[in-house]
Amino acid sequence: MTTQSETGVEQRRRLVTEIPGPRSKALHARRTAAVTSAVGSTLPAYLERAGGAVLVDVDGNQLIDLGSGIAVVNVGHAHPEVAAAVAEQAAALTHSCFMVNPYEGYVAVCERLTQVAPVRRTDGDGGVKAALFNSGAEAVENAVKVARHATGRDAVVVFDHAYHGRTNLTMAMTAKAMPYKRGFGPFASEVHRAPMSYPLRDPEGMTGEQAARRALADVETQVGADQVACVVVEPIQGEGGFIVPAPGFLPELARWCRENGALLVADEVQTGFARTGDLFACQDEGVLPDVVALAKGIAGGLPLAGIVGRAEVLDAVHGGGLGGTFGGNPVVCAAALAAMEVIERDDLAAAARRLGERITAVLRPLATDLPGIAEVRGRGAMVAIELVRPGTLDPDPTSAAAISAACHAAGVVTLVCGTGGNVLRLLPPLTMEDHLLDDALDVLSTAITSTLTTDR
Ligand code: PLZ
Repeated sequence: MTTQSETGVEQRRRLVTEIPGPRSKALHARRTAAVTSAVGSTLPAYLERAGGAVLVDVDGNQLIDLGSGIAVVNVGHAHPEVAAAVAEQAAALTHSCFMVNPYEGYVAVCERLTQVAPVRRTDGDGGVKAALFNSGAEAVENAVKVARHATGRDAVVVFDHAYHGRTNLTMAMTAKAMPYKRGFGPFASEVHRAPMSYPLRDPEGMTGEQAARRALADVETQVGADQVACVVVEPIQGEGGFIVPAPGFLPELARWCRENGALLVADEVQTGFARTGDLFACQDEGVLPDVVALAKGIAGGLPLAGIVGRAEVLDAVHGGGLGGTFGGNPVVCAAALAAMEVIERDDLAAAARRLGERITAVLRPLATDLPGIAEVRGRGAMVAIELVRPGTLDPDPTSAAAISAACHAAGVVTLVCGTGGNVLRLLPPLTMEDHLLDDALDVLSTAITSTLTTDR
């Protein structure tokens, strides 16, 4: 586990100014003049450093991080082993482009990914292979490229509330117009949206299998099963609101894909690398996708992404058909090898389960007491609270924003998600110490209770 001595950052919340403080405000003024307003920030407290689960801003405030840079620093900020691997690699070979002169790190990361990622194998296949890219969107986009090439089909099936990225193809695959899509069309064609399994909002008692049949019946009617290259699904939806499909949903999608010659692509960009209490979220129900898209937690804070799939699927693409200048750069590969080592050696999947139990033990009683909380859900250290207007299922984004703002003012970084902007989500670094989590949960509970019990 990360301690103060390892990262140099004391694992404690400490406020010395208001949030954001004067130095952050000065930087924000500079930013406003130079950085386009099209790029936003959740909390404009400008950071100087971070270690473990604590962020230190330019005014000297120490904030507890419940977001992990959107599920990236699962091993904690500036993990000493990741930082050392990066420094050593940067001094030895920073860049060559794997497509020009290759190097061992890229190969080693792919070897590791093919060993650990849940991928369906078939009799007589040539094993599992991988390729590396820079971002989650690029990984998803390449998974679709591979699926289209391997099947010779065009259609891509995605779900309500899905988030897959901000490139043209992945925007088309993402469900939410604002802020991701509006004004950015026309979008890529042959992307078809189907209803997701969303137990809170589905008809009472609907099973995962029934929810999958509902989605697939739409696909069969509107697209045709024999036209589908791939079904792309987040095993637990991230930006869409930490929506956990009912058990049986993912297995039924997998079965349908196998039966109809379509590929199942799991977008594990947000759920991967121990976040949900398994190394990958698909493992919870033993689902084996044909291709897995990975990013975020893969490299302990450095930008790396990848796809993993059966060799016969990935190798269907012509030589030179996939790539990019920076994909799997030597420095990010060194970081990934260090981060993956930490995740497995320190059993961060078990740590995620423990964090999740501690979080839900505090939040579930609040949900019982407060009618504004429709549900506390998630798995492992990926936990969310969905806020609604009491007595209805109407989203309550105002309360989500108010609770989040109260946490920020008190030095706890929380994030909001959900198609309706009404879901508070917790994604702590998996190495977070108990006393720090307890402090953050105290702040959060107070913010929730005072917001939801005040007349608005
Ligand atoms: N697939 C499941 O969660 C990224 C988006 C933040 P990139 N989620 C955070 C924002 O507002 O841009 C994500 C994801 C899933 C794909 C992506 C895309 O990953 O690395 O942001 O491209």
